[in-house]
Amino acid sequence: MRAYDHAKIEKKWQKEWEKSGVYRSTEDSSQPKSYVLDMFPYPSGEGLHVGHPKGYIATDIVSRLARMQGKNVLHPMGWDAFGLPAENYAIKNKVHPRKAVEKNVARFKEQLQKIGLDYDWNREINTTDPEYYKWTQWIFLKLYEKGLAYESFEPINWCPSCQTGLANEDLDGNACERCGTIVEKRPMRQWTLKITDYAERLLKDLDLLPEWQEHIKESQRNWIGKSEGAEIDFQLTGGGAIKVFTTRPDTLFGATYMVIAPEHSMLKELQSRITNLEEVVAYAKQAAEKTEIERTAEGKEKTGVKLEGVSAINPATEEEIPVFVADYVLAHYGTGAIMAVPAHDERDYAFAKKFNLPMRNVVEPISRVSPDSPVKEGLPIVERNVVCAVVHDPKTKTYLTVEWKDVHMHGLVTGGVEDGEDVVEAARREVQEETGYKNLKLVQNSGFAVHSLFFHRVKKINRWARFQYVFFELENDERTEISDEEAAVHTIHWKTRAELQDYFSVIEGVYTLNFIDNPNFIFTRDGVLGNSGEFDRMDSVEAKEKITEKFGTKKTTYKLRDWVFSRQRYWGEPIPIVHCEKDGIVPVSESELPVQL
Ligand code: ANZ
Repeated sequence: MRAYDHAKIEKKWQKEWEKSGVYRSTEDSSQPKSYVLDMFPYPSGEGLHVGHPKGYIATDIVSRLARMQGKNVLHPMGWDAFGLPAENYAIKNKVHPRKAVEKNVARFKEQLQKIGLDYDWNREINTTDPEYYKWTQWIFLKLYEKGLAYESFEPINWCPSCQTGLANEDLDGNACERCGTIVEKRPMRQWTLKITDYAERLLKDLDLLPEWQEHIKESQRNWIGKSEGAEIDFQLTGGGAIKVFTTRPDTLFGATYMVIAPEHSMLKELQSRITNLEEVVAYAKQAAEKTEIERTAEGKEKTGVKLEGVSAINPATEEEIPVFVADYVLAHYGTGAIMAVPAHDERDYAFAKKFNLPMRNVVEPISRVSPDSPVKEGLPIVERNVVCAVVHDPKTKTYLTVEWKDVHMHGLVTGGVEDGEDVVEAARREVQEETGYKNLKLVQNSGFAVHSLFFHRVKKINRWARFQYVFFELENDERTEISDEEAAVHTIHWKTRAELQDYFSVIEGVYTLNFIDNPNFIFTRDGVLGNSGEFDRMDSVEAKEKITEKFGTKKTTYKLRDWVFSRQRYWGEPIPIVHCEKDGIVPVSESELPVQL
């Protein structure tokens, strides 16, 4: 068998294909059509890399199959040749970018032809060709006429040394890829495309793509990032107000401080009232140099500066609360300001811990289905405050539990809090009555509570119990005598953490484990309200509506942002707009297109 002489055979057939025009598309609508579109490569100085043919061979297979099935195939190729890489290449090699692009395109084309991909080279396009960008300019004018292209002053990545704007992809960390200078976030006049007008439709229309894989649609949904919530105004003590966006208006009573983004316009407006302005400005400047990822990374140490001389009023509690500037709040999401609820938001919690700010629990977990004694319809619901004592013996590393003798029930020491009784005192009393242990050191009165709704078999009522947690450490084994009554009811067990794992079936037990495992546990989900005045005991879902009605307005936001379209760069398509001293913004008329670079 003779060896396959690829150099000879491939060349021969490629010439033949070229001559006979087998891959040429004709406009013939009697045939079934197939349009196979590749991402156009950026023609770099290096020639193709393996990633190019990897994709192009796949589409080559698809389009050849379509041809064999008798379809009229359009499979074009072109060059995406404007932009920073071409400009960088030109600077580095001291050639005009047009020259460099021509040379690089020729090389790319030669390489692609050698592979023998089935393109119709008659339809080759080049984005730097005025005949091509005439049409993108035409599209721009249409968008402008419809109000979908507008000027904004968004902060962009700006390289102070290259004097150019950079896309996120053009950054190396937070440095300019070209020269290594740290980029700034600088507000600049931009042309921006209003893609956010289409956010809802982009989201809804994903449902029209049943053939797309679910995980791809899900990442699209996350990218669009729809959030439903409320906007709420917080008045400032010296006049003015800060508007926040929140997805948790039900936590309003727990907002104990506010944070504005370092780029927030309020900083300028409040200048004369901020008594530590220098510190604030220095912080804001430093924050502007960080990337979004650096600013918001989970677990990152929180930083910020309090605005001295300024405070806000929580509209629900009417309390005066401090205002901070901190980089974990981003300028371009929501309103660029938040109400911080450290008891229910992890980021706010970390910040409040560091700055020693107060926390107030206002949403509490609830269990409405008691596994062994569900609520009975038609009977009244009677509320009761209950204390739940978590007693840890550090010597044996065990926790105190009690088991009922005649009903199948076990758990922590719990008991009713009498009217006016202190919760900690009630907890001590219950532990002593039920178990005899009397020397307890208070670790924490957590302020955290959980609710349970069940049918009380003895009292024949539905009980709504609110369990408040008090944590103790056992100081020593000394016990008082337990009454015969109590002794008849319970036996006592000390259990290790591992033994507690599947021990509890009731909500107060389940949350105990969260606390034991994580001293920084906070409840971040929906529940029922507490410490919230007239909204107490209301479900989070309903409270979101009701609190918004009373204190704010409904608001839907999207993570998706309008697209900054201009890049303050030489090697790009000119925007067909004239900035006239007399008439301001004047679109170039269609008949004058293209506006040449
Ligand atoms: C109070 C609150 C309490 C919040 C709570 C959450 C939990 P998603 O779901 O991603 O839309 N937020 C709003 N604007 C922000 C900004 N510019 N930068 C950083 N964080 C911002 O997130 C919405 C929540 O993110 C909002 O709801 C706000 O914190 C915060 F228990 O308000 B929340």
